[in-house]
Amino acid sequence: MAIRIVATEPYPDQRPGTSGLRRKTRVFETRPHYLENFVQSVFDWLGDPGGCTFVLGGDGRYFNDRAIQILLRMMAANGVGRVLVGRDGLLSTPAASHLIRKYGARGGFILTASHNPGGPEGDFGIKYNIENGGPAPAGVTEAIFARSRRITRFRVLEAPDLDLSTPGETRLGGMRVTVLDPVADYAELLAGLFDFDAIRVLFAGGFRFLFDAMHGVTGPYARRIFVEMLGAPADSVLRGDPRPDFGGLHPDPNLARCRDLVARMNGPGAPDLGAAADGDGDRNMILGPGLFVTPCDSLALLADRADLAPGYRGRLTGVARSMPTSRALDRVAAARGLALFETPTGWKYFGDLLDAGRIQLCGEESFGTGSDHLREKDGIWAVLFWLQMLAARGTGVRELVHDHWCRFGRDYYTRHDYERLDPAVGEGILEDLRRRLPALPGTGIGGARVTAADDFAYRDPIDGSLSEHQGIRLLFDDGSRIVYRLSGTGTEGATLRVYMERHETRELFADTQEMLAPVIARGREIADLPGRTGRRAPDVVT
Ligand code: VG1
Ligand code: CO
Repeated sequence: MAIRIVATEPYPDQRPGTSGLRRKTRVFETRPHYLENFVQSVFDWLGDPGGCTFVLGGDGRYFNDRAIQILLRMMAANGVGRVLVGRDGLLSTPAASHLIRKYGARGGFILTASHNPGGPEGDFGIKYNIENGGPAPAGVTEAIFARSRRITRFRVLEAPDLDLSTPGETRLGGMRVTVLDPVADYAELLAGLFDFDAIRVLFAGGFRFLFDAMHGVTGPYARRIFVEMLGAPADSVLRGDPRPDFGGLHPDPNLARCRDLVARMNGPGAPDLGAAADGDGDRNMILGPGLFVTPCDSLALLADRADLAPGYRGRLTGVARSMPTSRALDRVAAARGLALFETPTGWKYFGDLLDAGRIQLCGEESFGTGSDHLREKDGIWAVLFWLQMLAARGTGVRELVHDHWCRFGRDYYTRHDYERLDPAVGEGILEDLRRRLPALPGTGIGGARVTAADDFAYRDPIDGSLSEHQGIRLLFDDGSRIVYRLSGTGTEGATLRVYMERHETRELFADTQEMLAPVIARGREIADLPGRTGRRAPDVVT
């Protein structure tokens, strides 16, 4: 088998966003060497991998199968010693993160566009993770981007496709290829963190559970862990077969996209716990009978009740949340004497803090929760944590959440997204706010006064790196907060996200949109959203 050096032209747009390089599938499929250029840029930045191990897998979306074969041939040609690849090219994002750590790999590639729809008209993406198992930090993605702008050639082995359908060892040129059961190592890790016996007792007692895998990668994980290992009834897992087009839906675990699950959780005879995960298995949604648990509240609750899980008992010293995530976590941290960190959006900012042992739990408002067991957010892990809490307390989701609000107050929280905006309009909204920041404190808007206003910047306490322009943040004297930022994962135009919240200690059981109506109105007025976007309402409300 010969190594071919293929000439290529650089693309100007291969800068990874919040989580990897995400584009329309047709960009990867039809632009010559679009995938190859990015992968070679990673190896050019890395230097000679000198026989190191890499992890490879994806969420099974359309083009995953072809991309995996391209990556294998390029890894072999670039001097990788061994690749651990999931059977059929499947690995959830958290499972890939764990494999990198467990087998001391130099890094890994995860082929996914997460919760974005798949298929020829959908999205595709690739994430590069470093040796701690986490997403490449901003400094690394910038260096890879810089290489991609100067690339002139890539290396690839001339070889036929490998059969990845059965676990076992094979070779590709000088490289060892190990096809792994995608679930086994990951399931073993989780079994060490939670009391599986207690959860088994819960299921044996008739506890009713529904998990919607949304035809993403988590189906096989959910079946093995919830059904085979923990004894949940087989029909607990919905849409458990991974499909290249996710059944034509967005594999996005939220109230709008999981209609069937939500309907069953709100209907008569609702199960005790409902949950869902996204395409690549790092996001989660938690539902009780007739109750949606916001990801912000879920994070705060896990932090408060961490002692109920053996893997966390007595070992929490610090927690972190992304800046736009509600401050519910801060109240738990203050009450429990935990250090609290506020980072920019994106899991890559938690990596350092987790590595340094400064935090053990962290999360984002965007349905992401995780811990130091690996270096990505982890959907199945979050669901297990909830099962563990319910098993240990012997109460329901509603009781746990209501008890939490009674003790800490409730952080009413919503996010409004304006999608597919003209990028100039999106940028314009933020630039205008940025310009007006110095004048905002002290001004009264819609019945409240601005107490602080800034353009969020984060100095990483471990490596000292500075990340600026991470969102406009406005605090008000009625305890509310509004945050504006542009999404870094979209593939069409710009998406403006407006995050709004207010802490409330008296009225704990009201409707979120009603409770936040004055804050929402204020958020629209300050940034003149109707005027600038030409839209009377956001496209998505979560
Ligand atoms: C979004 C979320 C962010 C999350 C990121 C990747 O980014 O807001 O919290 O880390 O997606 O998650 P953005 O830049 O569009 O707001 V995933 O599950 O899509 O890898
Ligand atoms: Co995801």
